[in-house]
Amino acid sequence: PKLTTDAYDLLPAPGGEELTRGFLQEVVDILLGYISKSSQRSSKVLDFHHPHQLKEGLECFSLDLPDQPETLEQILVDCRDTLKYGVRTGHPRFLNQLSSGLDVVGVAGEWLTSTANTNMFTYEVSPVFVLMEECLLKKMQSILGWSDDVGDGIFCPGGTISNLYSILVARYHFYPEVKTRGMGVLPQLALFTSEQSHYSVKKSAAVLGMGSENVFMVKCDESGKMIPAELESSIVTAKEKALVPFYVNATAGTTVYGAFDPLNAIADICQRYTLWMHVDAAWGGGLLMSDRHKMKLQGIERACSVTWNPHKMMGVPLQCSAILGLLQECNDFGAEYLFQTDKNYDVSYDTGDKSIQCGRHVDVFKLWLMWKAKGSEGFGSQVNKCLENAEYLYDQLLVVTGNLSFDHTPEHSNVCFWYIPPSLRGQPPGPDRDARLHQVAPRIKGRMMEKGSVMIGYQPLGDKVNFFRCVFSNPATQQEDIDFLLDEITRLGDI
Ligand code: ABU
Repeated sequence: PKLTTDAYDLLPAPGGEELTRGFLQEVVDILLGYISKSSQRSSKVLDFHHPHQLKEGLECFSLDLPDQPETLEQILVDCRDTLKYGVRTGHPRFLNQLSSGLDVVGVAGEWLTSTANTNMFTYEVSPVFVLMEECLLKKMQSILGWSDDVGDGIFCPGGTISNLYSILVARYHFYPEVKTRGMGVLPQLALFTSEQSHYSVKKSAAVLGMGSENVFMVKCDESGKMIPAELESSIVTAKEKALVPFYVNATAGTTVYGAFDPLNAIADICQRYTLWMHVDAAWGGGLLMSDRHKMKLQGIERACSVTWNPHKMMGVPLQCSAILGLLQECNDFGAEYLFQTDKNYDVSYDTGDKSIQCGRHVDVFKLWLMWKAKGSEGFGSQVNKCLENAEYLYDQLLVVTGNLSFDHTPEHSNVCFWYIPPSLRGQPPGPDRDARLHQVAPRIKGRMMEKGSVMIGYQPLGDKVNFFRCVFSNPATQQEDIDFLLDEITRLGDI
């Protein structure tokens, strides 16, 4: 095919079949090359460039938008270069984020989704996807331990939005008049979440007009779990300040430590004070797929709403995040141009009015297809493997001189540790050593990125100076990658 021509000759142009096939086959070759390289340990995780370098343009790659169409050949170069200068999140040594991996069936699902190019708001335009969403939500609810009649939910853009939905629906549950009359008719509400929980709870309280200062950050134990007695005393304190407690977020799998809050103890407190209990299982929800690890979420069946991101621990391509809970009444506005009640089918399948969006991307197909391809057991094995990797790293850290792991075994696949370079090993703990240790992880991380050999995250937390957080959600990662990581940190940290 003549790829020297431009995109106007592709379908739907008359006679455009051959060119379209040729063009898309070239795209497939580019994707296959990328997928194959992503799984090779000899290839880099990333080819790092600073923002100004990418903006200035590299070889044939330019961000500038043309007035005239580029040739299809150039479009293919653009595709190749976009992948070349990006980060291979499916590489076995990409350990940076809670979402990672490159699932081939998931990729196929995402491509099919884009090809179908439809909208989740009505059955009318998404008959199959709407039923798939219902099927997945029911399956996930039954895995949570909810009975069939309890549940509902929606797939939405990420854990933060899922958590926002939970607060929205909790507020509506206690104060349905807020939907029409606004916040002015409500008392000053108080929310509770642990000091190690995701920042989305505070952000959502701000967005929803409740104020981030009315979110009580409940103390955690050393391993990062909310302390139930502290929750209870925060509730009492809020009441003494004339605030009205209504919502508790418990976290199943905190972002940094991967800790699981004691859900049953929290549920008891919520029951005692008549509070909405949400569980943010964005990260930990995947463990429900594993017979070995699901007991870490005991009590989740008592939650009023749950966030669960299959794009994290289950390795589904971004994005795929569910909020499970009753949303319809809280959010519906029955726009007559879209949600007509006199359609020729059962309009309860026009599920779009549950959402605060109008148009909604189809996030369900890739998960549905992966579930078909792996079965529930396949997801369970994948989760087990990631947690075995975490155990292996933790055990290695205990025996490798110069590395100091936190003194609790990981519950999830997060492993947190400092690297103590030789220059600091003789120095006694204290502010001077802490100030220097704080600089170690960012320095090593910067070197890793420039070399492109491996990626892991770091952060400070509470009174702890910068430390590494290694997370395993990438099914491609093997023990040899963990050995490599430790050697690489030592090599880069000793320069
Ligand atoms: N809370 C979004 C995920 C953050 C992370 O990958 O570290």
